[in-house]
Amino acid sequence: MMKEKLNKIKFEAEKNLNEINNLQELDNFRVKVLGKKGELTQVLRGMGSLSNEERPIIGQYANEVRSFIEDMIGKVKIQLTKKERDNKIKNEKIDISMPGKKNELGHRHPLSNVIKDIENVFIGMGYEIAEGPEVELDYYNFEALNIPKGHPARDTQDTFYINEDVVLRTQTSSVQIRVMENKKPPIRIICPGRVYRSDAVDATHSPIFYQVEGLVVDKGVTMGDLIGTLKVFAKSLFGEKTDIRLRPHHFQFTEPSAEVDVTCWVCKGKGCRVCKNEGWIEILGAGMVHPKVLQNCNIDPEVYSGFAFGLGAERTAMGKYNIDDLRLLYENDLRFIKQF
Ligand code: 2NL
Repeated sequence: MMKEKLNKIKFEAEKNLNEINNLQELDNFRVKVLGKKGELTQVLRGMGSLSNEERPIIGQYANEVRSFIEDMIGKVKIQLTKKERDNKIKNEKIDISMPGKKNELGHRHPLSNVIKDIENVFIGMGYEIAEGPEVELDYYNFEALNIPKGHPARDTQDTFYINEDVVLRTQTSSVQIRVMENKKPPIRIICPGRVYRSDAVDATHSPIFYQVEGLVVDKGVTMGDLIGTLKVFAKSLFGEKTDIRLRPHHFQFTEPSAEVDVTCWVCKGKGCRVCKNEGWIEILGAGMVHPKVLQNCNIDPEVYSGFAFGLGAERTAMGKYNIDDLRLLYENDLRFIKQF
């Protein structure tokens, strides 16, 4: 009886092993046959009921069956291990001759281009870039620039107030005041940056826009220096043939003050739709720094003088690239941005 059971286990094992396909199945099989509760172990448990003569014979035979099955399992394990490794290699193979994924390369935004272009013109003339806070004290945004509280000039720059003393800066002049407070002349700086005004959005207005202001303070700085500087600037940005023209104006922080036009980049001065037949396009405000502003920064206006100017980066970009709606600069529509 016992021997028959062992033979059956051996026979079944041989048959089943042929059908095993992977290492997990093989291990399950090993446990099922040779494990603590396995078929062979169960048979050996029944050895107690055998006679003293039979026990060693059956015992030895059971050990032979166990060895036989263990050997078989060992051989199948080697085969399956090799098979699984071959499969893995086959499945993970990559075709190195396939075309690669394209890394799309972007480029600077047209507005950033214009700001960088302007910065570079002035860096070439020895200016430094200065930056400052966008959330600014009323003092630096208005007061120090000779625009006291209650002055009508404040109305022209509709302001976002954080509280009575703190505003979102409406111009980057505030940065220039901070530099003048902290540094002795000579000062030559360019202040690009984001500014805020409470304006409704339309084709030419946005409550958030970019300004570039410039400031020079030294002994003996004159209006001639301002004009010469802006000429170099206009030619660099809009082409050698570009000229500038100053029209008298009023700013609280400069005296005298001027609005500055450049030769129309479309008609080169002949007159066209873009310049409304003027031949000129206004792009800058400028002037000699008001003595009171210098005084506010502890710079003696009897010893030093300076000029300053400011321009809107969006307006300049719109001119340079012939863009007719400011909103296009903010919508991040790739069909638009890819054109520059
Ligand atoms: C514009 C053009 C301008 C300035 C900005 C300035 C800065 C200091 C002192 C004096 Cl610290 N002036 N900046 C001067 C003239 C024009 O910007 O259209 N602004 C409303």
